[in-house]
Amino acid sequence: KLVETSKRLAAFQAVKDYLLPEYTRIGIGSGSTVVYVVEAIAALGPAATAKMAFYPTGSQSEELIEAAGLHLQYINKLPAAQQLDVAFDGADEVDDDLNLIKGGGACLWQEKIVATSARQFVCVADFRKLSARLGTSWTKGIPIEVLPMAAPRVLGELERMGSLGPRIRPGLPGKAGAIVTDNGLWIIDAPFAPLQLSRDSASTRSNGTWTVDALADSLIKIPGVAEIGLFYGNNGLEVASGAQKPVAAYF
Ligand code: DER
Repeated sequence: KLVETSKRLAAFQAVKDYLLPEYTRIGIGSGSTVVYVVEAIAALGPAATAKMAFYPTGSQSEELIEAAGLHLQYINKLPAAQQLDVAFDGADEVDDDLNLIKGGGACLWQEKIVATSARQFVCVADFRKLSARLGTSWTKGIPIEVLPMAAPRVLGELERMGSLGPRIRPGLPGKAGAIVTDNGLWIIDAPFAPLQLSRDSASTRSNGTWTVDALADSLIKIPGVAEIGLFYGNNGLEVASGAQKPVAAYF
């Protein structure tokens, strides 16, 4: 109950602070927290959202937008020179630099495309998600979207990189075999020891820990990896068309 209340409060505050009335293009993430973001937007009323288009990050997100009666648009229809005004999404864990682990809902690839297409990316998360370093509270591993035929090769490389028991995410009851994403791929969850920040003391790969940036750079290069569930925060290298994209988080 407390968690749901926290999610809802965070969502309503984030919409109040970051969805400006003049905005017309809004990205909507996936998961259970973003449900409250859509609830908060719908609560603004049809007049306030009449000129707004909402861009989903997967099938659940698309259903959320439609069910709320909001105008649905798709990121492949956004002209290359344009950006979304803002994107809202949840996270599995948030560190002191607002770096994120995402992908608990297996939607990370489209989430990252929409998030990096927005001038501002607002992470909405309840108190459970806040950690000093990634991998502290979220111990299931970094979600990685992979080509199924390459999954065994990726697992081997992750072991060599120090991942502690990486595994292909199994399907839920009613789905034999692995989880299949909206993009027809699989998810590997790769646990690592808590990730250091570049500004931390000289904790390097040698003593078994990675920095967020170094690990992200290594993971994305593994053949067969489509995208990784590490999002950079305010100090991150990931920018939308050159402008440093602030990541605001609400708890
Ligand atoms: O898959 C994702 O990255 C989602 O944003 C998700 O992990 C957040 O989930 P929650 O809002 O249900 O905790």
